[in-house]
Amino acid sequence: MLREARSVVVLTGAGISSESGLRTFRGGTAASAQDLPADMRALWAEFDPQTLATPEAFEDDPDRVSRWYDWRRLGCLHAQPNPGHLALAELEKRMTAAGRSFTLLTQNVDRLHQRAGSRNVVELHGNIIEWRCTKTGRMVQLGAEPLTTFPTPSPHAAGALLRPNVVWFGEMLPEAAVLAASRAVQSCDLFFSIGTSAVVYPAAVFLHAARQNGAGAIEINAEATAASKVVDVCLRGRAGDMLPALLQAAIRD
Ligand code: BV8
Repeated sequence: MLREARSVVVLTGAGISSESGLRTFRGGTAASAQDLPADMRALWAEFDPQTLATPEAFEDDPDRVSRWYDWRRLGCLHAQPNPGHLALAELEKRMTAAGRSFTLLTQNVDRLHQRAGSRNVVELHGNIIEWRCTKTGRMVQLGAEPLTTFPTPSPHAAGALLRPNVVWFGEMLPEAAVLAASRAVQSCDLFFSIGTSAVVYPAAVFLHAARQNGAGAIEINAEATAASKVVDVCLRGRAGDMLPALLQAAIRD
């Protein structure tokens, strides 16, 4: 299927970053709590995306939410792209060189795809590396050091706070991202769902749209998901093993 494909769209989720040591949101390979800094252990134990990753949670307790996101931000900066990320970057390079199209849609906010060398990346849920002023919307590039003041005052507007540039539950996805994703799905003939439980909307819609447009569909995931009954092929396993092997098998030099 990959050899014949002229236009590939890949959707990735937290699963592709779990081999880089970043925790997934549901099930899968959630890392043990032992390796967490003590003050984060409780936060992580009670962590539920829907209760911390919402505008209401930030409104209600900006200190707690900012701490949690800054801790995750540093985790992402210290994490390294894994063979799954690197194989997708190589696949894009080879397909583009062969005049074929490749679009990577990610629900992840860790920017590991970009650090692995992926170019055409659509961040459906924003990213945790940039933070923005809640008053002016202007971005702030943070360093590799932990933030020290919580909640974090914005340098752009007195009295305003900084927030991570992620899409929280109940927030709209960036319009440009949705447009780019819809356009890529319209014309793709092969869609991959990789490392995602396919339960978060509207990101989970793109697989169905691709299928409706007659694209073939392949899932690479450690366990069965909501996407498993929609795709043509289920490759059950770790993305870090499967993707390099798929690249090897499918793309002749
Ligand atoms: C919106 C950024 C319009 C923040 C995230 C009821 C029904 C349907 C929908 C809804 C509903 N109630 C509310 C909604 C809408 C809601 C939604 O979909 N909720 C779900 C949970 C039911 N969606 C929204 O709110 C979206 N906005 O709808 O706007 C609107 C406006 C106003 C009012 C209403 C609606 C916004 C969604 C974006 C939320 N932000 N992230 C942050 O990171 O903190 S979502 C978050 O979940 C991450 O982005 C994450 O990527 C994403 C999805 O999770 P997955 O990536 O799939 O990760 P998960 O852990 O679930 O799965 C990992 C998989 O990998 C597992 O299957 C595991 O087995 C596998 N795996 C593990 N290791 C490996 C592996 N596979 C391969 N190899 C491995 N090594």
